[in-house]
Amino acid sequence: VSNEGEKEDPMAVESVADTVALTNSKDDSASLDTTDTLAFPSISTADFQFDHEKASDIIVEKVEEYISKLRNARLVLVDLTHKSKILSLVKSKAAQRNINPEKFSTFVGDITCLYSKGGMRCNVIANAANWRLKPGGGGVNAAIFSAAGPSLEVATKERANTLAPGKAAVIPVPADSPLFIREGVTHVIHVVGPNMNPQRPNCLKNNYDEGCKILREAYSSLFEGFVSILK
Ligand code: AR6
Repeated sequence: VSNEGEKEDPMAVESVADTVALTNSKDDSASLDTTDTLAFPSISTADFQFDHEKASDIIVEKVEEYISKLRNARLVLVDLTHKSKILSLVKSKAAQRNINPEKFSTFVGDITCLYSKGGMRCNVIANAANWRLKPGGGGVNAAIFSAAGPSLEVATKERANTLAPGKAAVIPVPADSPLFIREGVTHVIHVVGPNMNPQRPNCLKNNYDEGCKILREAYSSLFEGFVSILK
């Protein structure tokens, strides 16, 4: 039995003034932009304790693989603070690989208020979920379920009861949810990543062969899910 739901979010949200794009500084027209955009957190690298170097390699590899399938759509990796190690690793590795910054960028801010506080429209957001698809547990999962209100849990349970590591579930956000009304988020994609934290279920005990395989699968499932809902 896990103790999800009892744990504090380890990272505090920085002030709104710190919410700025790290890579491509867009002008005000960005907020009017209706380009399909998926904002996603780095799966497994906080509570699930996955190695940041390995995770950043996998993020860049998977972004590169999917970018051509996205047509006009964009991907944005989000984290809460400018001190985020995963954001700086991914940013520099993406630049080394010449990934188009119009298609993929990084952003500092809370994924639950990217439009209202960051001025960035993202119609789809990803969640680093737990296998029971339950609210709470801290991190981005607690933040998304709390910002969305109870209807997201109901909509989630209509589609899936549990999710295995490496898998994703695309959930349309109910029209009464503040995520939809205030932020313009139409879909949440729950993703369960590999877990290296012995205090959490399905711990891989530092088996990074298996862990990297599952993290690759998690990003493939996430990006496939996003591609499946593109207009
Ligand atoms: N906005 C943007 N990024 C965030 C936010 C936020 N509001 N909150 C956290 N992050 P984590 P995991 C970043 O721990 O490692 C939960 O208990 C964070 O800095 O949320 O996959 C679930 O129930 C990090 O970069 O997810 C699962 O049991 C990234 O999001 C477990 O944690 C992922 O951190 C999943 O652990």
